[in-house]
Amino acid sequence: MVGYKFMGKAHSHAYKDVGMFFDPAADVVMKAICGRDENGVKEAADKFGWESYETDWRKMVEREDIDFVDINAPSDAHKEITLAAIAAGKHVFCEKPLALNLADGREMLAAAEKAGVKHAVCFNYRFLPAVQLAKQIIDEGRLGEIHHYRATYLQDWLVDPNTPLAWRLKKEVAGSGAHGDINAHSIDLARFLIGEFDRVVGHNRTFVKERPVLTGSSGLSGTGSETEKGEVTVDDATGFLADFKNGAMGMFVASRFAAGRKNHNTFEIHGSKGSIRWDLEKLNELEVYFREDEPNLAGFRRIMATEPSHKYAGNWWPTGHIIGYEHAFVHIVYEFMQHIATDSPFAPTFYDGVKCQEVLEAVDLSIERGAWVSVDEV
Ligand code: SOE
Repeated sequence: MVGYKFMGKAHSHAYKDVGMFFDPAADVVMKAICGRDENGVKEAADKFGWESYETDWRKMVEREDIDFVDINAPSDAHKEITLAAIAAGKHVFCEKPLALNLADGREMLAAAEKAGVKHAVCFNYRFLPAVQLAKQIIDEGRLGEIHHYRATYLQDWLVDPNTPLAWRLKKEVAGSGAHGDINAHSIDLARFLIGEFDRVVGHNRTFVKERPVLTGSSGLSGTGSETEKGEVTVDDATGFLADFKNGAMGMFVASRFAAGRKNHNTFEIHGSKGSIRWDLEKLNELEVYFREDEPNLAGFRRIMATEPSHKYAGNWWPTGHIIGYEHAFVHIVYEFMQHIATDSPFAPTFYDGVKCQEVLEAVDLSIERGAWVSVDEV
């Protein structure tokens, strides 16, 4: 695994738990974790339970005792490490967004397909039981024809102008800001739930254009200099409208300036027969409305997706016992291990990473042009 910060921890936890709660057809052995700072990566190896550590990812991806490489380093490192891992015949699990830009993402997909290795992109939210239930309800036609898809992904960790210039605020490292970091999740969920995008038109803002340069590192944002400032080169917020190929209308907002909203990832879908609503901050619940209900009893009902009949829920705790953010990573790792060991169907692959990147890029192009852009054009 390359990377050992926030996502490194989430992924390590998934590898540790997957064998305890699921029964993957592949044995997961946590061979090596890699990072540039030897003290930091050594500490992470000990704490997270990796057998060894490396400070040079090139050396790590060549190791013969490794079959599978997990990349959760910042986005500018994804392509180079992925291509090297693929060249060494390893399967690859990469964090989102897949790449810095669409061209790089396409190159990664083509390389993986040519080499015949298995590949995955970590769109973790697909793998929550309530989101799986939403997908089932839609696929069974219970919402009818889909008219509206509305997604918000709101955070507020940048609303303080003194929050320092972390890597997520630099275009050359992150690719984009709120757009690639969190709209990417909303785009993936929309594709998963209702299908492909047709055209988009967006707008964005960088509310704070300069921030204290980073002097230390901790959590999402780190600590900053009291004297020196640097330029923010990504969006703080991006919103866009969409038309889907199935005729549905979409609205998307991603912001890191939504005061009070910490990790507010929601979707609401309206169809000819009913509606559903989901909110990550209540991730075990799905609100559902069916028009066919008796008028006196009709209304949004709250389903707790914590029962053995709900996908993945039964692997955890007895009925009604909730799960959390970290569990989605266990589920995606489980599915990917099955895919590697038994060739079971799996998504999201790099293909889905590229499809997401197409939408991200079409939105940016629409902002540049001030006009709708067809996603097939990019
Ligand atoms: C930061 O905005 C972040 O950690 C994202 O990078 C993750 O993908 C999201 O799940 C939570 O917020």
